[in-house]
Amino acid sequence: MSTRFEFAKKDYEAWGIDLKEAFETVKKVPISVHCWQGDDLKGTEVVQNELSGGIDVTGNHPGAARNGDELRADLEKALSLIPGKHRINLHAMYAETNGVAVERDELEPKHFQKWVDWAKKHDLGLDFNPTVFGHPKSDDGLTLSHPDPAIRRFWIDHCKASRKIGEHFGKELGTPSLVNIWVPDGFKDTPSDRLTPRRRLKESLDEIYSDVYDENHVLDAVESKLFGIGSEAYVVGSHEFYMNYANQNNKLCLLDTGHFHPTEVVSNKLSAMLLFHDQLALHVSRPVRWDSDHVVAYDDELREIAQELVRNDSLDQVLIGLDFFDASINRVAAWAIGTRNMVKALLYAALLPHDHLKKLQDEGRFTERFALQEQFKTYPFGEVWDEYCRQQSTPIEREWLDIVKRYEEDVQLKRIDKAVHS
Ligand code: RNT
Ligand code: ZN
Repeated sequence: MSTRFEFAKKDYEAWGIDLKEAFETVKKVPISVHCWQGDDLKGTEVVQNELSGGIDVTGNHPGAARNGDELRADLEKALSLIPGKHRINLHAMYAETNGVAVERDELEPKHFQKWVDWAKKHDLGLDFNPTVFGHPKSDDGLTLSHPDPAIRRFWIDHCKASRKIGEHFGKELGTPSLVNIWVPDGFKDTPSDRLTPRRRLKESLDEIYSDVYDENHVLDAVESKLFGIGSEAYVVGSHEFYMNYANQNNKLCLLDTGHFHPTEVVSNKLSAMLLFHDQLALHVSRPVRWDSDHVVAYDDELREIAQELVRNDSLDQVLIGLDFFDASINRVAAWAIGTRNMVKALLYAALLPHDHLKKLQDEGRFTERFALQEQFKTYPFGEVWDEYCRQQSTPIEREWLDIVKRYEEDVQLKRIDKAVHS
């Protein structure tokens, strides 16, 4: 324990804040770390397709993982830099099928056995997503809502297969797998019929969810979106669509922080959603001018989300997952920065005098409320964060980057085929 931490501790204790308790609170929160930051959403399928569906990864930083083993090694490195015990979020495109091409509607739990074995070894839970993009059958920009029943069938079967894989994860790992459905369906320009595609999506979902799983194994989520590249005018699976679907069918709404109007914030939605849903899921991301999926920064909105979760006592109800992909920086560093920031924001939130701040609000003492909210921003939080990292045997803020640099040198850069000079 550093002396600087001792001083910081006193500052917080003056407000009646118990640091030990705050550490315990944050320690219990698993973050679902998305595997797709490690390879720019390339996946490990035998037949490789171009990324599509209006999501895009830019940048050419060297050293991306080229296969499942490299991806898992990079994830291990990233996890070693992040305090706490977390989970891994997989996509169906990360199947490993021994060089045999397996269509997505025929995927089975065995195609993810390497992930399961690895997760067991490292005591990690696994979440899952059907990959409903980056495939010839999604080229029309419509999948579960496609007018062609054969295309719908293919994607319905893929989603059904995905839930079965999720069930396997849940059973094998003893923690439910969150299976999240996001589909890119939408139109670039003004539709002449908004209702029918939404009706078809609803019917497809009903069919997918007609398979019943124990919620100790599978939790189902549906992820909405406002617009995407190529679906600027209309997205079939809008927020209202899924919010109502989830409510009626006892599913989790997954709110992605990049999937709303630019001035709309997810932090302001959580309390409203939580009054009507037992559970919710998040994709924490950072939209820069659009749904750009930048690495999560320690910014105002991240802290606000964390504060909502902490002060509403809803950390058990809201499943936190990350969703960003940046190929312009070291990918292990991207995981470390984004995930550490999420945990950091939770710790920041756990160190605020919420009861006092709530009281100030109820008593109409808004000057004091604002002054105090601002005051805490310059409290010696960095010292407390470092101490939290130390106690979790993870590097403190100024240490982790050197570890990544060494890993880049020793492992990631060696993946690049050296140019052959004659
Ligand atoms: C796309 C959604 C979706 C994807 C991942 C890869 O806009 O956010 O969650 O990013 O499934
Ligand atoms: Zn998302």
